[in-house]
Amino acid sequence: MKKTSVLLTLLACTLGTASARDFAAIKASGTLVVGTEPTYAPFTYTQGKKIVGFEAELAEALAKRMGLKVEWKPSAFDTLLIGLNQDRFDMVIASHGITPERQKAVDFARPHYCSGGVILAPANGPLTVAALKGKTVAVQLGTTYAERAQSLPGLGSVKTYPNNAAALQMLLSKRVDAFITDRFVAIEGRKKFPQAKLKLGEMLFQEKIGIAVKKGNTTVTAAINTALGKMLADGSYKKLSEKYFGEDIRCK
Ligand code: LYS
Repeated sequence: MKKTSVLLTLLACTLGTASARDFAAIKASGTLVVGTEPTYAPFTYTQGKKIVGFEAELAEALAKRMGLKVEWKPSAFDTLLIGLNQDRFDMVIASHGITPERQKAVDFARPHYCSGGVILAPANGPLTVAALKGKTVAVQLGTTYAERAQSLPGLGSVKTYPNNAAALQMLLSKRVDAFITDRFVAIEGRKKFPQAKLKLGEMLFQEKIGIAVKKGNTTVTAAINTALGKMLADGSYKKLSEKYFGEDIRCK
């Protein structure tokens, strides 16, 4: 059994040991407690003390439609779903791919964007799976990219870093040959460090990204889905997406 599978099975086993706040309890408090990992530009990152980015603004807009204020709780990515099941958050928005494995441990709202894992490397570096043979690849711990990289045949080694910024830094300092990450995160990294002459290579897989809620906390998932449905329909999602990406990144 893979490490992530063991972890998620453990998570699934601890379900139901405490009760999460349902939507009525959240409403009564006026505050939606949201877990995220704010080192993931352009989705969630910090500007001074403020958490900003596409998902940060989306969460705040969703909360507003529910008549709530967001209380952010930043945490390491690999602790977020565990924290959710320990009732540390009402929801988690951190670009989680909706995978069957994660669905055993948590519930997901309808997807709020679609993207995928891509190879990011210097222009003269390994930009295809074939070219990755024998090479060193950076990934972020606990991500779908880490899982995919570990399953690619013939890689020299897969180096795991606690967050995206650290993994990108390893690519910039040439301690790794390539970095597997989200397509939009790769585009952002390429723009931010033009001197590194990075290029996006082969897309390895596509994924639907969703907000996670504690398993069985159906009133919260329903409230998120209603608010998100409104934003998708009334143009506000499109406007926010275009602000960050110049395009509408909803799942089509
Ligand atoms: N989409 C990837 C995953 O589901 C990355 C998540 C965000 C990492 N900061 O694992």
